[in-house]
Amino acid sequence: MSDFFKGLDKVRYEGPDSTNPLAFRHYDPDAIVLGKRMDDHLRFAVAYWHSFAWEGGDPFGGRTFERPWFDGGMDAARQKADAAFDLFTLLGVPYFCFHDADVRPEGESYAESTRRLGALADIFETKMAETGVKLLWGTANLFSNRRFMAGAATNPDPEIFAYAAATIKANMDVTHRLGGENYVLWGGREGYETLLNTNLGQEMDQMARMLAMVIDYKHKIGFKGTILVEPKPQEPTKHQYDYDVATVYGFLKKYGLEQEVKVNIEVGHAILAGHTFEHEVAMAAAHGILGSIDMNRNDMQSGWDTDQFPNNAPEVALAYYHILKAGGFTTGGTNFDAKLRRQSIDPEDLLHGHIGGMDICARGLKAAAAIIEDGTYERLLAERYAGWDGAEAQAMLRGERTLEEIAARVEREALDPQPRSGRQEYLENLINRFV
Ligand code: XLS
Ligand code: NI
Ligand code: NI
Repeated sequence: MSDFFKGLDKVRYEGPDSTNPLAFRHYDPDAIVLGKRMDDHLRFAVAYWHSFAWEGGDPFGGRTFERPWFDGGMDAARQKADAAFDLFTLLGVPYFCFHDADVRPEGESYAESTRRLGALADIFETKMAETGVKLLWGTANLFSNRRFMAGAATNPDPEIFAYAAATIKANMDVTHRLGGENYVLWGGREGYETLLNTNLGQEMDQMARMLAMVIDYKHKIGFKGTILVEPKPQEPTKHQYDYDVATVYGFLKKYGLEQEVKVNIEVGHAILAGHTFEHEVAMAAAHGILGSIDMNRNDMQSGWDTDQFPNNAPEVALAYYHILKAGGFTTGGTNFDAKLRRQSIDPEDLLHGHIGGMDICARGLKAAAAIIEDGTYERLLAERYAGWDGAEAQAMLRGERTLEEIAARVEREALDPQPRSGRQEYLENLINRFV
């Protein structure tokens, strides 16, 4: 254990009655839920950036956190890695996620940055072997450096497109080497500030080209993980092309990439897009592109991606319900894309944030499993659509009836179908029994 988390012990499951603030009350990795270990359902990951690179700034003030690795070079990056793996081990999370920029200081050139990333990957490789912690996904930070201010793949300057392509290659190489189970593309600058200086169609073609190259390269190097696009409607750019799951699916369809790419859905991004989280999860499942989730929550009043740790069990329960119904995670998992509030300056606060988040997810998962085991909800939903099992309804659905034929039958049979209650309040009360 490095000095940073000195005096803190491995967090253990103590059950719902525990009053120990540094214990799990719901997350019991060994518990069996619907025939599977709880840790295999949830597949938790810690996000390197929020927990180790973020400094606690806001638009009115800078750094509030004091971390010994801030402002340092490669030695500091190693110290940061020590602390990061200590946190992973203290929490007992199976996975972590990182961007290149979170783990190594940027070099003077692309070559130097890439060398440094490789050096950190060497360190990670050793630590992963020692601790058993695995890489859920890697990704490139194509949004912080000023060179990307007008976009990475969607930049009007082709040399910045090239720089972004090279950066993605370096990150895919490292992700592959570390056995990463996914590779993520979140396009923070892939959008625009004003349409006045933007050729929208051109930019979307560029974005599709980049994605197609990523897919080609994945196959070339034999990377078996999933390529994930992370939708978000805005912030930092005013309008981002990967607005939400439905938009991403339409984009993938247009460019013929829908078999190769899935989505990484984030709670706060769903809210910014005017959706609920479970809407985005269910939409992805319906399109067959549900990949992974970034777990956090938004401040409902702020209209900003506040990346807080989750604390709403019913919201989380409904999301896991749809994940379970879709068959659960395969390569995906639950990544805490969540950061401390800027006054939470102690190392111990990193434990409290994650412990609370993991417990909320565990509660959500257990509630979702209970809904499924009980079966009433699914039966009621199925009943609502049961009419579609009939022969005539099936014929309509399969495209074996034309508008004229249907109109003729409605007239012939003097159809007068009566509306039925949607029973929303009843269903809400039913679900509340489990959450
Ligand atoms: C930002 C995104 C980012 C991605 C990874 O809003 O959530 O953290 O998850 O680049
Ligand atoms: Ni995210
Ligand atoms: Ni986000």
